[in-house]
Amino acid sequence: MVKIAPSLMCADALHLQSDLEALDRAGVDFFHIDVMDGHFAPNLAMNLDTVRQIRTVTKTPIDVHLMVDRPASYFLALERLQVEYVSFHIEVSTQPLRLIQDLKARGTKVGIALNPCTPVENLLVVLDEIDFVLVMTVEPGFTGQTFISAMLEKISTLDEQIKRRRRNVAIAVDGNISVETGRACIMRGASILVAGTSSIFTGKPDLYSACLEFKRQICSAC
Ligand code: S6P
Ligand code: MG
Repeated sequence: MVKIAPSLMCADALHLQSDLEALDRAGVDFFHIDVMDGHFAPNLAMNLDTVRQIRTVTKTPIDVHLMVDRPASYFLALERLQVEYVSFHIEVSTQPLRLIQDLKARGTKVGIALNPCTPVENLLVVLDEIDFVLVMTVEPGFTGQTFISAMLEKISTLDEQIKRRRRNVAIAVDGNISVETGRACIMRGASILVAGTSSIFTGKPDLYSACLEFKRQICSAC
């Protein structure tokens, strides 16, 4: 079953609570929250204080995507916030196994994120240790970018490697995921779609209906 994770960076910051309520009513699977440091990715998105506030108004699991140079410095705060899923980028870590163990010990499901130009081979050593891989289908930092179609082959390669190992590692995709690109990713093995401005946050007021319609169109292809 494909899971939908709305990227809250794309929500209406002035009406975040009503967006969260609409998404909860539509039955989304996780909230994807982008945390950036302005170095690893040339932008700032949401922060841990916002995560704390979001926690108070929803029970939907939270998935924090750390686009930062020093992910480990966030782990204690994420543990205290009881964030269910955390991903960090393989590009910033010379000792990813240590970081994975650290997160697991804090009771978190662990994902490794891959930039578009980072080959799948770079994470094969840790594949047996993680819960999901977050394949960036755009460069990190901004909403509204164009899907990098070479990522489809990357998803297939990753799927093959996961199946070869008989592991239960989910493939999430993040960046310009529309009905069309989302279906293409699912066909190659993705099972978690990060939904942003290309699917549900389209600027129309009825976020609830947009989300239901996206789910309907995606599920009719699964
Ligand atoms: C990008 C970030 C993403 C975006 C999402 C936007 O650095 O990691 O989670 O928020 O991809 O979606 P869209 O449809 O505007 O590309
Ligand atoms: Mg993201």
